[in-house]
Amino acid sequence: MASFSYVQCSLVVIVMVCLVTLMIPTTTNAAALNPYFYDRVCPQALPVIRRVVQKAINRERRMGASLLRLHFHDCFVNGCDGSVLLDDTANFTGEKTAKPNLNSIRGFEVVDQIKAAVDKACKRPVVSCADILALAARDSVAILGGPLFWYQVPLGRRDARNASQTAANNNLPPPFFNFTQLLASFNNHGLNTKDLVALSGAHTIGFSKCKNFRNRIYNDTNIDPNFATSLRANCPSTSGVGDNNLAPLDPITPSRVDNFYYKGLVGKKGILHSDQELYGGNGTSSESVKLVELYSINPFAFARDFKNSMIKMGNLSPLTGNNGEIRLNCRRVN
Ligand code: HEM
Ligand SMILES: *[C@@H]1O[C@H](CO)[C@@H](O)[C@H](O)[C@H]1NC(C)=O
Ligand SMILES: *[C@@H]1O[C@H](CO)[C@@H](O)[C@H](O)[C@H]1NC(C)=O
Ligand SMILES: *[C@@H]1O[C@H](CO)[C@@H](O)[C@H](O)[C@H]1NC(C)=O
Ligand SMILES: *[C@@H]1O[C@H](CO)[C@@H](O)[C@H](O)[C@H]1NC(C)=O
Ligand SMILES: CC(=O)N[C@H]1CO[C@H](CO)[C@@H](O)[C@@H]1O
Repeated sequence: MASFSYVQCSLVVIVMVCLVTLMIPTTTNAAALNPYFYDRVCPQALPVIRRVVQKAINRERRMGASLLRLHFHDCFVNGCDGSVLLDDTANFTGEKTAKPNLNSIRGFEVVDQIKAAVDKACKRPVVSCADILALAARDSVAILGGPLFWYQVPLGRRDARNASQTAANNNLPPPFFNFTQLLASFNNHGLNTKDLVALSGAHTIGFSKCKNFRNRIYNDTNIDPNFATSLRANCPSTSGVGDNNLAPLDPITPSRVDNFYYKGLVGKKGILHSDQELYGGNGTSSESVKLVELYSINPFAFARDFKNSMIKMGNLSPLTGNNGEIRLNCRRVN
């Protein structure tokens, strides 16, 4: 009897400790972000941003993909602080010329248009460039995927006053990484296997250059042979020839946000080596395989996990409070 109540008492303590632990935010800065940040200071901000993103996607559907990728490349390099948008200065060489970014990331003119429109609507510069990237990524996903892919974006990020080409080279995973390396890169950013698999689903839209999948379509073994053959037509084996020729990352539904990217992986039709590493690579974990299979048959599970992981990625080391600034021009520090 006495030992029974002792057990009961311990349980109460354990439950209380768990509750308190749950209440402590994992990243202290992230707690400062909230979806209502601009509601009072500029209620027009979010609708104005969405309108400009919609116009840009109407002009060119690929722009949705390019804007989504900008947010990823911002967040993985010193956190979501708008650093990817900074041009080089005498004080630093920025991220735009880093290997994964050079002649590859796009959408800067659209970001400029958003910034001009939102500053005009708010009558002063209150919305950060880092938040613009987070919102433009969400809007792109919701416009190309429908309401299932809409989520509330935690806001209140401020903009960095510096940028680092070296950090961009070291932090953005290249397409030749194997599963172990991809997971290590995500782990280094506080993200887990589920985040890696769900966020790679961003490759449900957009394009890759031949030079980024040439080795895969000529040398990889875990690729559908007919798929490889069809891609070779527009991507010659000779290095330097046709380097910039494009192929869609999701060959089944290239401009819709949906779960068909994962159906492609199950059919060994991942276009990047890194994509296929999530399913059927040498070091691929069983958790990754199970998630790819789940997402390939269940669009709701994919949408749920993708949105959660986007919010998690968006929480990477934001500048808040008195840190950073609200840039007047997203390409330059004030
Ligand atoms: C898991 C590691 C990842 C690797 C190795 C990777 C690599 C790549 C590569 C090589 C391209 C093609 C670039 C080009 O040829 O110019 C690309 C495109 C793209 N990536 Fe990723 N990526 C990864 C994760 C992500 C994540 C997490 C997101 C967003 C949440 C993302 C979003 C995109 C989008 C949307 C495109 C198409 C961009 C466009 O068409 O302009 N990627 N990625
Ligand atoms: C470089 O940094 C110094 C000191 O922070 C600053 O005064 C100057 O304006 C910066 N130059 C440029 C081109 O950003
Ligand atoms: C295939 O792999 C070999 C050996 O690593 C390499 O020399 C060759 O360049 C690769 N081919 C392509 C088209 O990437
Ligand atoms: C796995 O490794 C073996 C031995 O190195 C190699 O022959 C095979 O092509 C690899 N498979 C995949 C899917 O990468
Ligand atoms: C992944 O790549 C790293 C670095 O090249 C290598 O050491 C490791 O053996 C590879 N893992 C697998 C499972 O192929
Ligand atoms: C690369 C670099 O120096 N990054 C720094 C930029 O500034 C922020 C603070 O504003 C630092 O936290 C980064 O480390």
